[in-house]
Amino acid sequence: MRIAVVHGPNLRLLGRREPAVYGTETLADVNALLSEEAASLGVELEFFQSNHEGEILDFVDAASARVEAFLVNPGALTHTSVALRDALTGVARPFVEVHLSNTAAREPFRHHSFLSDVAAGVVFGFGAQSYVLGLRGLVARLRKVNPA
Ligand code: CA2
Repeated sequence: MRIAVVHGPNLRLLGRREPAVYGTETLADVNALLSEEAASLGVELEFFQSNHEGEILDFVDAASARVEAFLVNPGALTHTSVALRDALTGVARPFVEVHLSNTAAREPFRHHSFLSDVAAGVVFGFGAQSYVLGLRGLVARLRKVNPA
């Protein structure tokens, strides 16, 4: 089972700015945590980060041919992008939306997500652990639908 992890705009800054909001782990640390979890779950991951919406849309389309699902932190695109919603629903692969911060406790413009209602699940507020919990939930769901 192969899953693509997508990090949206600015997430490459993780660990270098705003540690009070996003924690001290870098994006490489998050990916390493996920790789460890993936090994124990027996799944394969690939990672993608871009600051460009169109590149993310193209990645989702291309990766959908080789992955069964997506784990996505859309960054600010969460709150703006009908195009990302359309891309993810269009490829008909389940995805879990994750956020490092508790977006519900932040500015009102972060309270709405264009993705949550079409996601298989959403995890937010646990820092890097949001990704790990999201991956576990996603794999459990895939295994329930498609037992080995
Ligand atoms: O909490 C999250 O994971 C967010 O998706 C992060 C986005 C934000 O726009 C969402 O509302 C919530 C921001 C990603 C930018 O990441 C940075 C990391 C360190 C320093 C500056 C930005």
